[in-house]
Amino acid sequence: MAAKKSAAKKSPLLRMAAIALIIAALPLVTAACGYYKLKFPEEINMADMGAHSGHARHTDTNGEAGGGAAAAASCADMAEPPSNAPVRKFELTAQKSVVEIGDGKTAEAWTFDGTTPGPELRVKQGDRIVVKLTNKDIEKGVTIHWHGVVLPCSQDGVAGVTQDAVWPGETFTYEFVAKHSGTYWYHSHQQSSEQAQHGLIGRLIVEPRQSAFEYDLDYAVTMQQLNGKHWLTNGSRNGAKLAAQAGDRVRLRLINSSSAVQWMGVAGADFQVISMDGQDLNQPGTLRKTWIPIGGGQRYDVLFTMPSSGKVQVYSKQKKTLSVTVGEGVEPGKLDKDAPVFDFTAYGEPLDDGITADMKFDRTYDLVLGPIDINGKRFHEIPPIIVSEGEWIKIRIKHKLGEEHPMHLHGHLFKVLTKNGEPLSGSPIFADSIMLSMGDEYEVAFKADNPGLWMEHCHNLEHAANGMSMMVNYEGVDTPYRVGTKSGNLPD
Ligand SMILES: [Cu+2]
Repeated sequence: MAAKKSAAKKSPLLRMAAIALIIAALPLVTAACGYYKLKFPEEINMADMGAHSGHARHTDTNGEAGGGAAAAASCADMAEPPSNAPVRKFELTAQKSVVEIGDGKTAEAWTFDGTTPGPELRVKQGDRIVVKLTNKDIEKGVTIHWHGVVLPCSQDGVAGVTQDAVWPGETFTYEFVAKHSGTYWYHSHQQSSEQAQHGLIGRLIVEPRQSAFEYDLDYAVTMQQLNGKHWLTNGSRNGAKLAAQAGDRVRLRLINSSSAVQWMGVAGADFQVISMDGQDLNQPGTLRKTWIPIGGGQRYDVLFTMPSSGKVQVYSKQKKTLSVTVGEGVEPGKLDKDAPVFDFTAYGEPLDDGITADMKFDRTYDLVLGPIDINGKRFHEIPPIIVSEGEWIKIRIKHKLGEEHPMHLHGHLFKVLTKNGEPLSGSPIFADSIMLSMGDEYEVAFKADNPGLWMEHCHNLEHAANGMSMMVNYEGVDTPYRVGTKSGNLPD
């Protein structure tokens, strides 16, 4: 297998040249767009925008998919059907607070229940999760989006698409069954760039009914950049400190809730990456002194055995304050800056699930990413990806210019098929996001099996706020909600 280079692996000189190019190009992009900051229009129906554009490059089409094109179904009616699933109830209050961030320092934050990240919600796979959200005093309105969770359209928490923003004094109750185990997180999807950065985030951990991996301890940590300045791990600028004894098997769930890519190193123990975006990998191999690049919104679970020396450290290459210390004992040595980079395209063992780049797809779409645009357009100007229930969809994403783009799809898991034209050679990778560095090209595929109106956007939320956000719309699905300045629903 030929060596696969990512832009991140290129020499520092190339990186600097790339960054210089981006900086040089930004004014051009700004001029081309007419304005840099995206202006929301007065009112848009995200269900019908661009519906007649016909921009799709269909490799073929199966014509009228079942369901009938005449009567539109509403996203608002697409709820979790009744079942006997065990019910887990939670309440979350969005409120302004002053939070302690370590070393006696405090910061003003927008929080769930007075802390950022908010309470960790931990459930079992198959549980029915009921969360009552109350907005106490966030004037701009809030929602909760359950990042990475496959759930019914009306529960996706996108202001102006799946619900109205919840204004101060109002409540909204979310209800969905946790079908897939894994590491997830939640955040407001009303002005998400601003609100996630101010602290409206939390963790959702869905424990497996039966784990493919054995471990004694199960921890989760959130990395965030509060108010654009404080780099915090589980709310602390001193990192997270977790207890463990020599010999313990530790599952550590790493969640990047910041917009920037975090390069995380594991020191003090060999480890496996057992899960990406909450989805288990098949027969993951043993890694040593390897950097893991985690894009905005992405989750990587690592598994290791505590060494007799007693301490394992996981830390960010760029931000000293983003670190996790597990156990007490001898300080492990640090990783070299140029240590190997984790390559998920050739990790673990393949499984034949029949989903390949050369299978038959009902529709194929091309997305070309610029610094803050998709196919040269931004937000509502970008024609949506149109799908019908039951179809197989392939998306080719090419990153032409700009910083890393962790592209995130709501409501579905996609399979990563190829990188730069080559099929993946290791474990199947199912994910809700794929991070592209400049020059990268990926093909991903998903089955359209969850009717609704779904966002597809960059999870560098500043990019999203500037327009790097589009829709995947099922034919015949409508919404009563509207995005725009008139309703105040501004999902980013
Ligand atoms: Cu981006």
